[in-house]
Amino acid sequence: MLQIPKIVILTGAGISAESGLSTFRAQNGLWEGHNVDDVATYEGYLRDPIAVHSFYNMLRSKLQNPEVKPNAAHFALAQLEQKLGSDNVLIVTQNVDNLHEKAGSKNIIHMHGELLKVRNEKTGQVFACYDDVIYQDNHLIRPHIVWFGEMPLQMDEIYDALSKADYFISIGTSGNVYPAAGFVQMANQFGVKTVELNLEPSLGENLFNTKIYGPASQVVPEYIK
Ligand code: BJW
Repeated sequence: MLQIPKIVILTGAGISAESGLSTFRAQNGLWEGHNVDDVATYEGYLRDPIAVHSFYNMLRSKLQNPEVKPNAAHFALAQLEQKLGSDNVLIVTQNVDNLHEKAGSKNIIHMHGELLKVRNEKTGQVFACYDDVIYQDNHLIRPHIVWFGEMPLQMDEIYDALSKADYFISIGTSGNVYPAAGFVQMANQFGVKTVELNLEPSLGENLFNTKIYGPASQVVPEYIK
């Protein structure tokens, strides 16, 4: 009997670019006009929680614009999971959007958090949030986003899946941010076949066995069909 391959797929901002969401490090990127230390660190949040909430309120509202929809790459990954089964396909996304869910993927880890959730800082309890957060003094609600210097989520599950995978496919991520940027090296150490699908080579391009460059909406469906 043929063995079904186990596949771990890392996605980054590039997979959602054609859905109308800005990437981080491009010209006119999400952070243009924003100081990263101000909006993407806990220290920045402590300095000016109102400004940080208003930044994420803006992103949350953009994400819920009806024109922001999954594209062919998100749908192709959802179909792959349907075909091979959820036990065999894990999406580890750095994205805080919900486009994988909207496309129908089920087995997803949001390692950098989720825009449509907030968290009680004291209890760690996570809540769905679709509206603007209005900050008041003694407010314990923060965005459910992993900022620089914070531990990404579900790391043990990710390492475990990588150690058991047959393929590691990285899609639309620049390879600037760790620990995600280190997954390809880890996969190579485990003997996993590594594939990069991206618009342009990432910082880790030399570490991948196979590389295909082009827009995600084209290269992803073509590669996994
Ligand atoms: C397309 C496309 C199309 C475009 N089709 N493709 C020195 C060495 C090593 C590590 C560190 C270091 N100094 C500090 C660190 C740690 C730090 C880090 O990595 N810093 C680097 C900047 C150096 N990391 C952390 O702090 C992390 N935590 C941590 O390390 O904890 C300790 C730990 C240790 C060991 C194990 C485990 C943990 C936390 C990182 C949190 C990142 N959070 C953010 C969100 C910020 C909030 C927000 O504003 O929303 O997550 S940062 C931001 O970058 C966001 C993204 O998920 C992440 C990655 O970006 P991504 O997705 O790669 O986007 P871009 O814009 O960079 O690239 C887009 C790509 O798309 C490009 O390649 C294009 O080609 C492509 N593309 N159009 C296909 N149509």
